[in-house]
Amino acid sequence: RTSASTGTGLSQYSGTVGLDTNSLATGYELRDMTRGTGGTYGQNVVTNMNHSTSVNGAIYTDADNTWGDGLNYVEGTDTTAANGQTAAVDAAFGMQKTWDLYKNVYGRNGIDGVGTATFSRVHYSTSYDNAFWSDSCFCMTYGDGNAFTTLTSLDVAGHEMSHGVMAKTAALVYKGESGGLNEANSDIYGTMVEFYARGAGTTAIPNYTAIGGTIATVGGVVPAANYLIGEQLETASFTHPLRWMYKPSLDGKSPDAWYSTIKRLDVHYSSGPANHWFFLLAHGSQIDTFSGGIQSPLANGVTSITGIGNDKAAGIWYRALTKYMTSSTVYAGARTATLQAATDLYGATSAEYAAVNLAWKAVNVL
Ligand code: ASN
Ligand code: ZN
Repeated sequence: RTSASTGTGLSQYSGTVGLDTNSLATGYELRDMTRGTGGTYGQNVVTNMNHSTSVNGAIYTDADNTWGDGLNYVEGTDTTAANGQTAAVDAAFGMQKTWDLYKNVYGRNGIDGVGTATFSRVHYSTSYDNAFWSDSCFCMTYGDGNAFTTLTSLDVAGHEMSHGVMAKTAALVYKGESGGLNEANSDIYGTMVEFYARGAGTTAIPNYTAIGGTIATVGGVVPAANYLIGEQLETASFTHPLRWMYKPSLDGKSPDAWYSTIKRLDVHYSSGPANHWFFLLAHGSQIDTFSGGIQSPLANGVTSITGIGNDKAAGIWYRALTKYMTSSTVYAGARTATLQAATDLYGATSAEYAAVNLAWKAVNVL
């Protein structure tokens, strides 16, 4: 009486998307029959918290398998069912693409590696300006936003789901330097999901206009897949991305390079050098659209870095994360873990190994 089905989602952040859904005797539900088993619901689903902070709520259903209206949900003024579904569309799409990235690129079967199903909860609380992963529910939760638009952008979904992967791998403690590396891990894979789903071209983000000056003045075009985090969440009261991997200090709080007391910073700022390292390793130090048209700062007299590409860079990070990092790894340990991973994959005399080393030098991890 139920069977895997393919629906259509009018997403807020990724255009019109295909959604793996479930056909019921009558209508459809937002249950992905093609990825994951077990867990709370048996498959990956999306539920409507309907402004609760404690109850998962019902799994989304729909009569015609066309979901959402592509528009931001605004507390109190949006009352149509289709508009309420839009957050669920982006959450489902993000869950599917992140699952597929790990499966198809890294050979990882889901968050825990053995395919246990997860779920996403939307419309958490009221005007809630955040999203989060929780180990206890093994699920992701999204607020509707106030200063931000609904927090279900693809990079944020990839970021949150990657906290789940982190907990099942190195489990880097969420404070001090290890916490910064934990956050960087989520930003790296949030970015990789964008590239995986949208491709590496310079086509601008669909339906996206940079509201504030920051992106528009430094970058001009913002490619659909980029090294910014949360750029699609901008509103008139929050006019810039959450984080810039090519120059983390653009947020006014994150350092571009490591220094000895960085562990005192909030983990969303101490992630800066690792995010910057990833950008330099993957993309290189040249000034272009992906660097926002500005020079990425380089420490220790490094003059330029030739990137090895996203896939190699993230593959090295993945091997380091899953084979060499532990819960207490700090920046120095991340350097040796990634150098070991590069040695395993490409050899100690490879260009890839040299680039890993040089990128760490450029962010002052020596
Ligand atoms: N959205 C935030 C994050 O995933 C929530 C938190 O502070 N943990 O980093
Ligand atoms: Zn995070």
